[in-house]
Amino acid sequence: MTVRTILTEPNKILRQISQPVESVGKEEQLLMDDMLETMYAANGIGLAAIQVGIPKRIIVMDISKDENKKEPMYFVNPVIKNKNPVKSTYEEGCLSVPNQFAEIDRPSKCDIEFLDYNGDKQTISADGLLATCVQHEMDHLEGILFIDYLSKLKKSMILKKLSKLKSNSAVL
Ligand code: K1U
Ligand code: ZN
Repeated sequence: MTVRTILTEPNKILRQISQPVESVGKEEQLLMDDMLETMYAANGIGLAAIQVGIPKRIIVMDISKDENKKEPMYFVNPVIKNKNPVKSTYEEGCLSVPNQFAEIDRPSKCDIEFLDYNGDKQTISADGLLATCVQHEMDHLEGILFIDYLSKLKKSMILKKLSKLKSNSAVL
């Protein structure tokens, strides 16, 4: 398994719409293995394939609290159903928007239909951090980042900071 490079804002690739996977084969499983390794190495709880530059509708997540008890989850071609009209607020971060956090409102519960690691169809009901994280990751599949929900001013301040960091590290 390989730890891949996580793309960070500003980067046009992160704004691409990811394409459905035709079938879950060896190539997709290898990608999911690498994504999980990459996510763990970055101390994240979720990762979408586009964050490593692959525009496929694939997400990995692990929201388990116990570091010694990994509980990886794999979502291929996920579809959200039955979004609860009640919203919950969570302070979100993103590995593609390093060191920036903001409170975001999202439906508190939802159902997700998807294919698992073996290509089998599954449906789960999500609430709490699982619901927040899966909606955040599904936004990545549409080229949406959590900073898009912020005011124009807050978003542009964050983007300015990230651009500056990028140009400084390019000089080093
Ligand atoms: O880049 C990503 O999409 C992963 C992102 C997922 C996420 C975190 C918090 C709310 C919604 C979605 C992260 O894992 S950022 C890392 C992080 O800040 C974090 C890690 C553990 C618990 C909570 C946040
Ligand atoms: Zn993210």
